[in-house]
Amino acid sequence: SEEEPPNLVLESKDISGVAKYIDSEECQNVFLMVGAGVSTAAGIPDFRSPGTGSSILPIKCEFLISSSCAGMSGLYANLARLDLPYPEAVFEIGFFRENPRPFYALAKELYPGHFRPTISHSFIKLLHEKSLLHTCFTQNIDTLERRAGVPGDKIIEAHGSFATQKCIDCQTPYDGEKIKHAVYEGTVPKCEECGGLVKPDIVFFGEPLPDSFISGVSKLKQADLLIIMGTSLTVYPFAALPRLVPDECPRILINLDEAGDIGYRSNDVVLLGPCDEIVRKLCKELGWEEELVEDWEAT
Ligand code: CNA
Repeated sequence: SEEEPPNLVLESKDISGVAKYIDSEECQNVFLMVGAGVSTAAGIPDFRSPGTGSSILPIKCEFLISSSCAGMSGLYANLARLDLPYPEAVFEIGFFRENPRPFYALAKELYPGHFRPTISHSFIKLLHEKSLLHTCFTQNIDTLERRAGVPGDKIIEAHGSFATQKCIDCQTPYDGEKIKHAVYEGTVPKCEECGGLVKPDIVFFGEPLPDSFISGVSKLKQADLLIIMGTSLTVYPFAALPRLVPDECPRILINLDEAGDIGYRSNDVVLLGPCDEIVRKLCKELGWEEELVEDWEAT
């Protein structure tokens, strides 16, 4: 046939082939795309709820009231007391304006500091140490990438995070220590300029994604490698990112389940299983395992 043969970049479509490619001259700009699955081993359940995957909502609230997520009973206990008209209301800006208390009760449970990064987060930090990490796109709001030591300028928090906060009326930024104090005290922080409500910069239902996401997207055409970890690739526009890397750029999916269209391009590799285990094996192939574990133990 007249068809061009596929441009095969990887020696083999397995962990060893991926490791060899990472170790090669060709691989300079590594992009990561991560989701809730990289944090489940830290004790934060993923928020997946079947049938609602097509929205751009950062958080599916069903998880909050499901009894299947052990280990976060405080969260459920608190939510039961919140007196919400419906669970999603806790992440709706209109409801928040009327009654910010339920959100702050929840924030107290979810607030960073309660959880420790996973091996997969430390892997991202290690890629940075090896000068390979270009950008890590995350859907998570737990800031565990930062906690693992990945510099802020290499992370794009597509659904925002608890890392910064501002007034919902005049947009004045609010002090990080002060909000932490308010959250722990169980009070609702108010803007020092106008008295408006302060909200962490996590994307609520119907809110647009941050500017950093929009500007970061165009950089994907520089990718030599895309590693997708712990995401169902069902939440748009985030889920569209894997299509934006060059055709010949290897796309590696490390996940419990198949996701998106990964596997259809000639240089795609699908590695199914718990991401911490796969990342360890990959680092072993690269001779990085000791550093990985050291980094992780230091978190
Ligand atoms: P998701 O739709 O819940 O999918 C999670 C994916 O991870 C699934 O495909 C799982 O199979 C997979 N997975 C779970 N555990 C592991 C593991 N140990 N190893 C490998 N794979 C695993 O979550 P997404 O992130 O794809 O997108 C949905 C929402 C959920 C995003 O907007 C997130 O903001 C939001 N979320 C964030 C957090 C957090 O900040 N930690 C937690 C839960 C949900």
